[in-house]
Amino acid sequence: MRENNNRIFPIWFKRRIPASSLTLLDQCAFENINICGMIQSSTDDADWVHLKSSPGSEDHTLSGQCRDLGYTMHFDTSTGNAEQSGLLESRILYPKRKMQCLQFFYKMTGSVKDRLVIWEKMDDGTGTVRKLKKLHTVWADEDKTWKIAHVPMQIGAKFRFAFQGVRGDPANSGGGIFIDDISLTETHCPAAVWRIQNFSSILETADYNTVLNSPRFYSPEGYGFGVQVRPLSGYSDYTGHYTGLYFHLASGDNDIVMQWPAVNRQATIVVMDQDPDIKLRMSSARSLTTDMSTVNGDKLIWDNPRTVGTYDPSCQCYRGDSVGWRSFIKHYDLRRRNYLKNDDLIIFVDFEDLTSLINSEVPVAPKV
Ligand SMILES: [Ca+2]
Ligand SMILES: [Ca+2]
Repeated sequence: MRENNNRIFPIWFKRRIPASSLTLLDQCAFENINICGMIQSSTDDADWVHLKSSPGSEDHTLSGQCRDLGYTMHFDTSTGNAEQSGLLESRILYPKRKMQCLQFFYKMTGSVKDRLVIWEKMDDGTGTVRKLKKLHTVWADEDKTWKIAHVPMQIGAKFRFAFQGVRGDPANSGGGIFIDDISLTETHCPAAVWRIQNFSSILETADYNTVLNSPRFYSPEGYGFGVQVRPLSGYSDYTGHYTGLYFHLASGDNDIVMQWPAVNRQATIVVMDQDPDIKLRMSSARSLTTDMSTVNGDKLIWDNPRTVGTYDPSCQCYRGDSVGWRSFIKHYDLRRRNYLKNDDLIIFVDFEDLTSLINSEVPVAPKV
């Protein structure tokens, strides 16, 4: 596959936005008994439980780092009857703009028929917050580890958000639903989230030829794209090796109607710092702007990947040239901060038309 890994891209920048500029509406790690003012519904079948970590069932915030510490909210799905549910509601929140992203971690250890439904609860016109709207449903599967979820919201007046746990098949459930490390920011949610599991063993066994390609994602406009990770990028300094991250276009379902080449778009890649306190997070972010650059004389980098790309059976799609940064993130930082919590590397990717670019602030690490 052709590469542009060593290319110095003319228009790129590293974001350095202080965390204070993030419009944080709410966050909760459930470490205190008041569970951040969240309330249990009394008209449903059961309650969520403020549950302390135990060996083999650690919370997400502390991930077993401290004994006898770390709490989650847990909804038991191994008891009662199918379709019984419990609703956990946030306190009333007052948005400043009509754009929010609810991010949280969840773990579903019960039946594969269990589900977690996220609701918004709005003013019914009389000043009472009780009009419900379903936003998103998460179904359980065979993967019983902590996962991240994002739910976009567009709410302009006071509201609550709520988690409804639903028992799918109590006779075949040996567990339940856990939620932890919730944050609600007034930003848009990332277009794509790629979670790479067991990243430290990948780092240990990688050589300079190791390349991981993401699945294909789609931008809000309809462009297919992907991210490439080179765990051992070939770049190093006195701190040691670096991991490289690179962006590429990928062929997709909408190519026939898309505009080519896809210029004046901004690709942003973020490696998430999973610090539970969003104000302390120092995620690493880089952006580039697509232009009329060529390789091999006349081939436009950002042209239709079906024309200029290389076929990849793993996505059954054509991937264009990858452009990005050999020095995206230091191995030293990956090990030191919360980038590899539960050994997951979590990557957010956006590909946006610059004219529609609104707020996507991400706090980033100051250069050391
Ligand atoms: Ca209840
Ligand atoms: Ca917690």
